[in-house]
Amino acid sequence: MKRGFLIGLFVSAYVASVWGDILPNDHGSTPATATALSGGSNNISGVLEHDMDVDVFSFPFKPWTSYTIVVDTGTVRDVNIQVLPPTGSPSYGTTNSVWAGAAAFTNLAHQGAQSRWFIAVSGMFQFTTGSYHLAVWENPGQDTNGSGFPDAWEIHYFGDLETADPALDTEAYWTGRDPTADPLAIDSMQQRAYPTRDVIGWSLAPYATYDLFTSTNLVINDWEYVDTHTAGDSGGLWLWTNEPTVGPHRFYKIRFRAE
Ligand SMILES: [Ca+2]
Ligand SMILES: [Ca+2]
Ligand SMILES: [Ca+2]
Repeated sequence: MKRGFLIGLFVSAYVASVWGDILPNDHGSTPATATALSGGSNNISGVLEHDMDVDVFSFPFKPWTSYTIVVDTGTVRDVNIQVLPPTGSPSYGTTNSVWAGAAAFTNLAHQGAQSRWFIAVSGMFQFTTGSYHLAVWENPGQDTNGSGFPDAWEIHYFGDLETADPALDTEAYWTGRDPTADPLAIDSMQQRAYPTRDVIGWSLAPYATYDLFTSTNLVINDWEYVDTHTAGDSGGLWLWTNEPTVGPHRFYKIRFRAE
């Protein structure tokens, strides 16, 4: 009895080490460690490892452009996809039909700013393991006038396909803003008394990421990076508070970050 028990222990240890060797974590399991996909369409393979592995990918999501996201099963039978915006919610999820062998897929578009989104691939159960294939297909919006803007974007903001001008409106398109009314700018600035506080306000575009910079003297100092803010799905006015240690006069600028 004792001998059989010992052999059983050795077998368990051996199986555990084999799992570790043949199934490393091939794609990071969190947005911070995501495998970054390039723009356009991508095809990539992965493996769901033992014990609730999640594989996270990121991709650049153009405004007014739809993406088809498909996870096809290789040796894994059941998969779950969650598509996550840069910050906050909502997320969009879908699963394949367990045991039916069908692919899991979803189709998404958004009307915010150019941004990097995340795709999380996971199994349905703790024992779900095996290979899968992820495809991200970019489906550019219809552009019948060759303006470089999806026609739907032009109709939404201008009501026609003649007015949008690539020389003037490209920035609005990428930054998720209304090209007729709403350039990116600092809309309000207040200085509050001791403790010294500067409150800077601007309107956010959904999913946009902004870098904040400050300077005490534009002639002598260069711009100093302060912070980054990423908008959720609703945009709106953002008030950002800085408590500078050096003052009293201070300049600020914000910059949209293309992801
Ligand atoms: Ca993983
Ligand atoms: Ca994996
Ligand atoms: Ca067009």
